[in-house]
Formats: sequence, structure tokens, C-alpha cells
Amino acid sequence: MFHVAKPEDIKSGKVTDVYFQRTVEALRNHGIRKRVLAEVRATSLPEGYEWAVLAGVEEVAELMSGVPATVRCLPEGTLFSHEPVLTIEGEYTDWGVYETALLGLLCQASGVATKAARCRVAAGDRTLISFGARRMHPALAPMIERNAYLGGCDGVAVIASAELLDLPASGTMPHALILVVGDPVEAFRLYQQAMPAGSPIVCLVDTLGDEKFEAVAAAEALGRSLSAVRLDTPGSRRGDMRQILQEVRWELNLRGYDYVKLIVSGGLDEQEIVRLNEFADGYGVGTAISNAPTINFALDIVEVEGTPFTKRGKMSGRKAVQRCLKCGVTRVVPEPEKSRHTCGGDLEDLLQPLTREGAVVRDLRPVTELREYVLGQLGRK
Ligand code: PCP
Repeated sequence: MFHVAKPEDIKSGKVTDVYFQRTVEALRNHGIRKRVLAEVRATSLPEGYEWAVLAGVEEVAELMSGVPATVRCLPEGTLFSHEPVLTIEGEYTDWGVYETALLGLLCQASGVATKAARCRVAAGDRTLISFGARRMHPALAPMIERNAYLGGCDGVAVIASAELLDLPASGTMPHALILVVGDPVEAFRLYQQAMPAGSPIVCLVDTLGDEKFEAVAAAEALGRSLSAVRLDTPGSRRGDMRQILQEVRWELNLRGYDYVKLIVSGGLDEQEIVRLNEFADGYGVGTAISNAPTINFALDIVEVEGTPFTKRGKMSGRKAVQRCLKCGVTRVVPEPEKSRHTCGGDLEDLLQPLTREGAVVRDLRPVTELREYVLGQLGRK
């Protein structure tokens, strides 16, 4: 068996911290049923983050469907910082056990989507592929790569993830191919014959020899069917990766192979991407995205039986999260303050119904549309 929770255990509320179950039992045993409003907001963002991307909302809808509570949240893919991203309203004993799973669905997915978005900004319009499924439990691969794509990756490597996204899987070739065949050029030719006719080939050029010599050999062997070479240079040889890319670019161009693009993978993050942008045409990012720092959301009750009431360190009461349609500023105000923004722009209420008394009431947009929504907001970054 795999050590992962079954979907029915998540849906039943069994994947919860035991003290929530005990709390609900204690309240029920004493007939205490109180209607509360709780809000979810990030307690902090990872170091250096000024914004984050909200992801995991579709799975929250799956979790909360059938639960007698009303959930409102920001549209999935919205960039946020410290404003509330989701609220739950209803009898606490009806939904309290779902806090653990709800936060887990948002924290990890938003962390992955945010890191992908940061890599997207760093890479500009260069190709960015999610390569990191191998770093995490395989049960999570589709979730991780869905949110890497939502955050701005152009493609994903895992077949099951690509099926979830209705995309072709993106991949180049592994070192294993060259090692089993024993010769890089022979391996390139064998791989070309295995690929669908006319499909672009990306050859891995760091397995046995120096990257620039293997890159030229690949171009001489495959000609115009070679679309790119991938450099996954091991750390022990990496040195000045920017200089290595510059040499490979020089040697390929000198011989008329300026059409061959340079793809880099291995140990990349948004900072390294910026350093390599002058010569790289695309990136395969693994660990940095799949093992991204979570966005640490917390869920806190802010109103009990209609009265503002919360713990120390939090601000009580029902709130509206409004974004100005003119200048893009987001503000948090006590609901139902209705006014125009100081700049004169109209205000859009971002906390929109997701479920109402257990019924999913929002048309959940396809992930390709959510990705475009993210990219549109990043364009303003
Ligand atoms: C990894 C594989 C992934 C890269 C590195 C992700 O190398 O190529 O695409 O690296 P990252 O997690 O540091 O971002 P190997 O597993 O050694 O290479 P391969 O399986 O391609 O032979």
C-alpha cells in the first residue's frame, strides 16, 4: 500500500488534527451550536516574497461540497499578500474538522504556484517546464504540476499530470539513455527514430563529454531535426554555467547551428534563471518548484453569532477584500463598506461565493484560463 490518505478519508474529515474532532465532540455533547465566521489569511510569506498566488481552490470546493457551510474566496490564481483569501460561515460543529485539510490544500498548492510564478517572471518569455515530480511523493505529482502550470510553467513532464491538464507531456531525454547505449550520438539517433516523425528533438549533452563538443556533435548528427540541447551539468563540473552556455552558443553559431536552442536544468531557481537568461532559451525546473516553500495560511474565527470576536493578534469582524479596477490596489475594509477608491476607480469585491450550504456555486474555470489570469497579473509586476 502507499502511505497516502484515501480521498474518502479526506472527504469524511478523518484527515484532521485530532483536537478538532475532540472539540466538535465536546461541543456537541454539551449542545453548543454556534454560527461563526472564520477567515483564512497568510500569517507570513516566505522570505523575499512580496506576493503569492492563490491555488488549491478547486480542491477546496471538492472538500467542502456537501458540508453545510458557506465558503467565499478569492478567484483561484489571484495574487495576494496578507489579505483574507477565504472565509467559512456556518455552525462550527458542522465544518470545524475540515480546517486541517482545507489549509493543507491551499498551503502547498499556493506555494508551488507562487514559486512557478516567480520563475516565470525571472524567465520572461523563455520556455519553463516543470521537472520536479521526482522530488516528491508520486501521489502528489498531478497536484504539484497542475499548480506549477497554473503559476506559469509552459509544460509538465509527468504523463499523469499532463493528462489532468489535457496537455502533451514535455520532456527531453535522460542520462540513462546515453549510458545504456554507450555513445551520445548513437543514442541521439536511436531516440530520434523512436520519436513521432518530424517531432523536435532535444538532446542531453552533458553525460560523458564536454557540453560544447556534444552539442556540436548532436547538431552535426541530427541537423534541422535538432531543436535544442539540454545542459544538466552536474554540480561537480558546473563552475560558471553562464560561461559554459556562452561557449556552447558560440560554437553552434560558428558552424551555422544558430537555430539550436539551449535548455538548462539542474539546481535552478528564480535567481539562477536571471543569471543565465543572456544565453539560455529555456529551463527545466525541478526541486525549486515541486518542493517550494508553502504559503503559511491560518484559519481564525473572527465573528461568533454575528458579533465580532477573535483572538489576540487578529482583527475581528466580517471584512470585504476589494481591488480597484482602475489602479489595481487591494484593500481590506469592514463589510459592508461600499465606496469608490480614493483614486476614483470602481472597486471589485474579490471574496466571491465558492460553496453555499454545501453546494458548489462557482463555475470552476479551466486551469488554462487560470494560468492566463495569473500571467495577466504578473504582467503588472
Ligand atoms: C535531474 C533531471 C531533472 C533535473 C535534474 C531537475 O537530473 O534531469 O530534470 O533538477 P532540479 O530538481 O535540481 O531542478 P537527473 O535526475 O540526474 O537527470 P536525468 O533523470 O534527466 O538523467
